[in-house]
Amino acid sequence: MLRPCNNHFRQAIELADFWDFRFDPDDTGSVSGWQAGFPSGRPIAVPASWNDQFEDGRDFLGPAWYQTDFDLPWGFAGKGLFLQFDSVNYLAEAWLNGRSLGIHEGGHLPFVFDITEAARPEQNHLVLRVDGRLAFDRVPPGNVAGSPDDFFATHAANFPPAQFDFFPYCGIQRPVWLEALPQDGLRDVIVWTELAGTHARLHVKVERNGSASGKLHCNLIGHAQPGMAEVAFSDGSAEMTIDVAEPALWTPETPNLYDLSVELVQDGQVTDACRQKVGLRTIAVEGDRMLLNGQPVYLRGFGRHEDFPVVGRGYLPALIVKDYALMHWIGANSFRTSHYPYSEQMLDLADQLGFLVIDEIPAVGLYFREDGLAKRTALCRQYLHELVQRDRNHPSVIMWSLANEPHSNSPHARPIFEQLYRDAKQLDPSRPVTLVSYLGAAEEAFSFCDVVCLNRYLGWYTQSGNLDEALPLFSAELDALHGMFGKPIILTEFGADALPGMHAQPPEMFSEEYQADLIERYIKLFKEKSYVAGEHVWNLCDFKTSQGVIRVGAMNYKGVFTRDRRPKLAAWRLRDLWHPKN
Ligand code: GCB
Repeated sequence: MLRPCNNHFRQAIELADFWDFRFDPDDTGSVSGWQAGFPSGRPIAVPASWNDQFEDGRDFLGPAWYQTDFDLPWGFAGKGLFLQFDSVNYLAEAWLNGRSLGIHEGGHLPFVFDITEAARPEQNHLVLRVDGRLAFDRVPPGNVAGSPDDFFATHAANFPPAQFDFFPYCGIQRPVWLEALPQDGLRDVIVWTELAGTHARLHVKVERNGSASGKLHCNLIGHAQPGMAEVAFSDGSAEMTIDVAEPALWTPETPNLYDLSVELVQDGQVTDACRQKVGLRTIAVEGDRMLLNGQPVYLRGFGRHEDFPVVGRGYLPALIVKDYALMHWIGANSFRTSHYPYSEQMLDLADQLGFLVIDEIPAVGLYFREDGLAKRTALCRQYLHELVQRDRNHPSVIMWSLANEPHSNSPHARPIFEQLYRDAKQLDPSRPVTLVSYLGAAEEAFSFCDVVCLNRYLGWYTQSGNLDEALPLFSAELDALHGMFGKPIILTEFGADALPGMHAQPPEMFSEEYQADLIERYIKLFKEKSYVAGEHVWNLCDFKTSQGVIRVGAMNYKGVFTRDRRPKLAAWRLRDLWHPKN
């Protein structure tokens, strides 16, 4: 999928503004004909989650309705017209001028509707119904009460009843684009790198709409030796390899990016074009090491959330810049998109600033009870497909994650993850694939995934308050896991809640000192284990959750920064640990 952009052939405008909005608590909008437009709406900001924008809808998860009007800008007429939604949580159904455009399920990946037929030059009326309700057959799931798999119902009921530990924000959460594209233009560009001695080979595959002949013309711009090549399309696709001598490789320390200019040439005329940022780098797993450009690489960083007051999970460019500034300040080089794909703009900056990303589908809290299992599995496969399609050209993305903490002690789990693993490798043979688990030795997926990604809370949920007891147990478990699987191990979560301003000497749980000590002792332990390939503290920042007795003020306080991005003691401690001393 090519991203919305503006050039001589392609136009895109963002439909950002105040839209018109209405809750539909009785779910009567459809029978009342709101698809063509609805009365008595109120203004809402787009993009942003709806939950924190009003005083009366925080815990309301849908259905709700959005509407807005637009005229076609100059130059759009006669082109292929599309609407792209970058992220709508969870189920979105759209109508233009009363005509159905389609439905998309899943909250964090883009989808596109073709509106060429439905659009008018003026006064287009766009309506969107969004249903964010939690249900057992959705992914991520919710409302699984009564099942032995329901951690929250068994241990501590929460509200809204999400099957995961973050607030189930809803709505149009990322930009909406109106696009005008050439008929029979470019559809997709896929790039990947191979290193051969002192050369890099950039493989480029381009797909176009329509089966007309035509030529692909590529130009790699930037650094020492640019490359140009031309090749003919056959059956709508064309492939070429550009050889780059003395390549400026992409690494976290030197995030070199080239510009690949791609042109579709028809009868001697350029009829479509786009640009793609390219980072030349390879990523591989060999034995118990992860290798970036053939060199061992170690991940220092965080699990995060897209989460901020008022906007909820809404796209906020200034917050993205701020979070990278904090991660840079603290000495991090990496993060995981826990527990759903983040905005593509976040990945653009990871490419540019040199961050390594574990990219995760929104399969958090998965459980394997048979009812709804086929649908949940199909959704995971769909998300994986959409994610790889969206993110495979980002050099920052070094690994796909198939799930976070699935309750996979069920005979159904293994075949499902084997299928997802095969899917990932088929979609993208160039990256390792993992799954993030709390099960440890009992996680069967570790036997076929490329990297063991483990979440651990010894000294917090177990051995509470007793780090002296926790650390030796943890050390023994890590050695045993390495003995079993012989793969790199990344600690994708560890940490402790710290209420900002709470202090204790000797350190005790919930104090800033206890959080800092736990993190420091874990990190010192990892240094003793050559097979540990990375450490991701949970979490970069405090974040909003459902309400429940283990979440004071509906917050998870495991951030080393507060929700408004102020450092706790642990942030300073990490900075000392992660920044090489002068
Ligand atoms: C986990 C989950 C994460 C939670 C975290 C916690 O294992 O993966 O979503 O927020 O623990 O703080 O309990």
